[in-house]
Amino acid sequence: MELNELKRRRLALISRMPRNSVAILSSANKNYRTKDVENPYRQNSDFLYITGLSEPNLINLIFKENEKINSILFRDNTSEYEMVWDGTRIDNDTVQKMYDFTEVHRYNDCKDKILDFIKNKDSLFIESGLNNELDSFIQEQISNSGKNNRKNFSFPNQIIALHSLTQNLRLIKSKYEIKLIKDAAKVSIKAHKEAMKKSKPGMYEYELDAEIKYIFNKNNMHYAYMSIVGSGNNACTLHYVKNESLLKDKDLVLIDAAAENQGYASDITRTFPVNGKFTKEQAEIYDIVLRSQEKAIEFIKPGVTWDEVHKVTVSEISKGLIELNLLTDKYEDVIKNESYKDFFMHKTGHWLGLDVHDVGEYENILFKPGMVITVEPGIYINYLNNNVDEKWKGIGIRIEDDVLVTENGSEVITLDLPKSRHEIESLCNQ
Ligand SMILES: [Mn+2]
Repeated sequence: MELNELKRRRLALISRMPRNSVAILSSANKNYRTKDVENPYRQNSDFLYITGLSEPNLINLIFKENEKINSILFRDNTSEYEMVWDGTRIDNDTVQKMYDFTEVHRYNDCKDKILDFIKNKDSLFIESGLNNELDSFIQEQISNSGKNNRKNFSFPNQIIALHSLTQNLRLIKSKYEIKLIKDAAKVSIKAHKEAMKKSKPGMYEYELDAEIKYIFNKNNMHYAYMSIVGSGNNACTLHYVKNESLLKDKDLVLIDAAAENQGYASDITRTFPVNGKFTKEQAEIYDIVLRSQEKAIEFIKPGVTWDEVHKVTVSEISKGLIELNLLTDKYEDVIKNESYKDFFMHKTGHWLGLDVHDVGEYENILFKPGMVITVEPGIYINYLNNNVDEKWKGIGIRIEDDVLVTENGSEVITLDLPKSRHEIESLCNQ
């Protein structure tokens, strides 16, 4: 983690905090798959953003005093027990220098010290639910201080959710962050290409998932979210993650899978024919989704809103579905009654960053350079839908790319992964 980047983030956080306030950040706890079997550790995204550290059992306080930024870390050096079972971590002195903390104290001393640091502050920024012991300690102190005002100091009378500050900071990505997302995307692209090449009837969805995860692991990355590998009608289940079905000839397979790089997610979906050749009906639906996705991407530039982008995809998808008689109402009525939602029931995209569905509001926000988003329209024709002709049933298509908003428009981060039918067919047949 670059030190300048960390300093920039801390400064940005402090500059958004009111005078005489303090922020307290807690690391994520270890997380268990079963009894004592740990999942790979994943730091809380806000904590990672502000401290750069990816370890449990840490607390970070940030406040400004006399124009000086104080960043105080509570962390323990490796215990003898940990040395035997988990290995040695870098020591506190090194951490202090490498990550530019003004002070580092033992974790066990945090309660007394925190009381000292928050005394006489007006407001406190904290995210509850991450560190229950700290939450109740602070609650206790503040409610007790209300009962006993004989003391010659006060505690913050305003507790504010920390994410109200960090979500706006994290919305605009720095060059450093964009590079990490681009590197994640590169590996994801490789994985998607490999899945297209390997796919053939008779394989199972989990085999394609395995090809994808192999490439993530081989590049020292982790999956950013559980892969969706949905063939045939499974593609119409939006959060299908079982990935257990047989890939059948003449079916499509939808793969929504991507790597995470040092905390930063990419997010890609492609849909391709299991046997390498789109049927006539699949091709017709595919081209509608692709056109809507490309039009939406063309539309993206600074000053545009999510709502406007969504209207572009909805409009293209509605027109296409009307042309194919899948929707029989007039265009105006389809839009007004939202009957396109029978086939396109989710939003066009989301913010992308440290969280795959990254923090940030969606209403009343104008796109700005440095924002990274996904554009992912889809059409899903579930076999349970009784209002459509048999020939369409079981077609589920989504195309998703990652897009950086730039000064003049946008840059498609995932451009190197083909999406035209022709290119996809030729990749599948390699
Ligand atoms: Mn997505």
